[in-house]
Amino acid sequence: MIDNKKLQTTDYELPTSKQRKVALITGITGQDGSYLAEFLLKKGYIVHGMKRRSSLFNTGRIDHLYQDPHVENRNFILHYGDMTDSMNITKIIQEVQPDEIYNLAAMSHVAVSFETPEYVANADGIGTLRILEAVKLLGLSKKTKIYQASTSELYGKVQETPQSETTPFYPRSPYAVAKMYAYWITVNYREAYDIFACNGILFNHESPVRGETFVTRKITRAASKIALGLQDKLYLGNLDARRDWGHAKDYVKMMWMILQAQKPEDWVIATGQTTMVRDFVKMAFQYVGIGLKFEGEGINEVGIIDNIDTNRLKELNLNPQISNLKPGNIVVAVDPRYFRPTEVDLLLGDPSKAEQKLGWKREYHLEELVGDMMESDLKLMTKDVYLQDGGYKTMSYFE
Ligand code: NDP
Ligand code: GDR
Repeated sequence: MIDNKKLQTTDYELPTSKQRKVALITGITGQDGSYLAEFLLKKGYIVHGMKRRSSLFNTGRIDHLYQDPHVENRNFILHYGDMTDSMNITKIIQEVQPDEIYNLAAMSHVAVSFETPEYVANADGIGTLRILEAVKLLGLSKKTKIYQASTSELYGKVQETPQSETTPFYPRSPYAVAKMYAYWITVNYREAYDIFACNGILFNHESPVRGETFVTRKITRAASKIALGLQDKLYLGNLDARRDWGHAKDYVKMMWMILQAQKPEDWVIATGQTTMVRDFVKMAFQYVGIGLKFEGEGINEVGIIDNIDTNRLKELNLNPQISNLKPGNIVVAVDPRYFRPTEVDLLLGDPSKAEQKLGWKREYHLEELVGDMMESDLKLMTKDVYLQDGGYKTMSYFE
């Protein structure tokens, strides 16, 4: 006979967790979620992750960690969930009884947040409240530590440079405003209920698995495709914007360090170096031996091939005969559709507190980050060349 009671409870056996710490990661299918899951598994954690139901598989970044639900004593377990659903969040936290929650789930694209402001307020802002309140209601305030993924976007129209933990906020997008609520509700629950809840104010961090529509990945994908003859031109928005770009691998380590600190606090994580979008473009193209120069102004500015290092192209097995790879050809142009109604012009973080008090030190510098992303995207795009040579169609997205 079917035991209905059993069916109503969880469909998996929770692994024993006497010595092993248990972490719950929201946003586990995202860039940071995937690196953090890898990091915590290596540290011996049992990792639970919340993923959204999607009409297609959306687990590409964590497939290498996936474990068959039929395997006993799994240490990597996924739960369906959504930041907009309080009951679901409470149920997951109750089942998992986590020692640490990393709240990484968010609609994280600043430009898209202007299109879906109400949803972003719900998922990114109130979603954080749902987690804090669930921990409080379930009596886990003393057990469960919480990391909130806060952001340098809070500084927006910056009030001082560099930005540190004491710099006043001036958010410039629905995303940043929602994250501002999440920041302060985290501080409030820490002060009101003595929960070990912390904000990591992270500056931009990128990697080979960065979402394809963020500017760095859009650039490394396009530079790879142009070098392979798969694309003619890259269209971008504001080339003057400056960002403090680090590597996601260095930043997820810091998320963990923040929850191992003596007391709950808020921390800035940054490289202390800022770079213009235009210069990131130059670095990416230079990786494949294409020297660029920029001419013109505003929406008429273009990136033109200045010189070509054929030895570098050959070293990377690229074909110097590709028709578009000629000095004088325009490979970058500005498209105003990528401008934002309000822009964040300059971000430059001061990570001294994290460096001095937690001993955090980054391993990747910008050149290595660009190299890592370019190497990966060149490999990825080379697959498209093989597919096209074999007569198959490949997709081109220009978002
Ligand atoms: P991604 O966009 O790569 O990942 C976001 C994750 O959140 C995905 O797993 C996504 O699921 C999930 N998600 C989105 N909406 C919901 C929802 N309603 N319910 C449940 N899950 C949801 O972001 P990153 O990994 O780059 O960033 C992680 C966090 O850190 C985000 O909160 C971001 O705002 C913040 N942040 C990021 C910085 C960066 O430079 N990367 C800097 C500072 C802060 P799905 O895969 O289904 O879309
Ligand atoms: P950002 O990242 O808004 O800083 O938010 P993004 O890479 O989208 O933009 C960085 C800067 O580049 C300019 N830009 C373009 N951006 C995009 N996406 N596409 C373009 O074509 C383009 N051209 C120029 C932008 O205007 C901007 O100035 C990221 C996200 O990960 C957030 O979730 C996170 O909180 C912050 O970083 C810190």
